[in-house]
Amino acid sequence: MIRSAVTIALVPQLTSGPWIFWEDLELGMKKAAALGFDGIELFTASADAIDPDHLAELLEKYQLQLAAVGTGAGKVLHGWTLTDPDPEIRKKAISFISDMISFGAKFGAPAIIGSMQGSFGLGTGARLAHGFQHFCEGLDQLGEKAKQEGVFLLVEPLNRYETSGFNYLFAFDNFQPFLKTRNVKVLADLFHMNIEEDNLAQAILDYGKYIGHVHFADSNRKPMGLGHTDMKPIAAALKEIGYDGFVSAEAFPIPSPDEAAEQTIREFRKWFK
Ligand SMILES: [Mn+2]
Repeated sequence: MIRSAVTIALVPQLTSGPWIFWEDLELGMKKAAALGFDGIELFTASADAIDPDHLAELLEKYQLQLAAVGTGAGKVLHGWTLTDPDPEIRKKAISFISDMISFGAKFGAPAIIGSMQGSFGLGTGARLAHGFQHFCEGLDQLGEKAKQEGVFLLVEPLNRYETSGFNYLFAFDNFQPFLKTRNVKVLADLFHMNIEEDNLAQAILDYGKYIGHVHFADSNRKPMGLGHTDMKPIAAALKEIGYDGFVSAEAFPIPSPDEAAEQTIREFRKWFK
């Protein structure tokens, strides 16, 4: 069954970004539950930003699942990535994501590697080769860590303006043979895909076996339905591949967080119920 989720951003240093609810964990969860969302996706400053017992109580209270946890704060707040040329920084990136994997795994939720992949395609050929090698090493280590914790690891292709690394679903087909771990799945973010894929629905059909999570946002990263993405063939493709994970609203809180959440759940029901 395809499940709905909505993002909650809890990083005080950030005041804008593609997240629906902000600042207040319980209020966001209360609103998500009232609208009928199945789960929440969290973007926090670190793995210890939320007391796991408190989160467990709130998930129980509001009957919500934890869909996924973002790790991008490692880059945004500290400048750490898995492909930094400096081995000390790579180590910090791995440690940060590793802690986030453990936190999410307490609730059966995977961690997402998006911006923490860095931008390893830039620069000379040697830099690219090293970056790619570091990327694979990081995914191997973290993929196996996630496996020990009983969850999979998500890696997300981002559009060309956010990384020169992993940009398309099909690229995973190319680099997966270089990975030792088989515990990595791909996050299909409809906003990034709208920029990079030739055809969103076809990419989902072709690489559906890798997809473990979906980010639900329109072509302009507003809530679905407020841009020009054609959801009909995309929803049909997700059903055809038997996708049964979360479709999670990682979109701008436009026109307001409450309206963005309402718009999202309306669209979710239109396409997936
Ligand atoms: Mn995303």
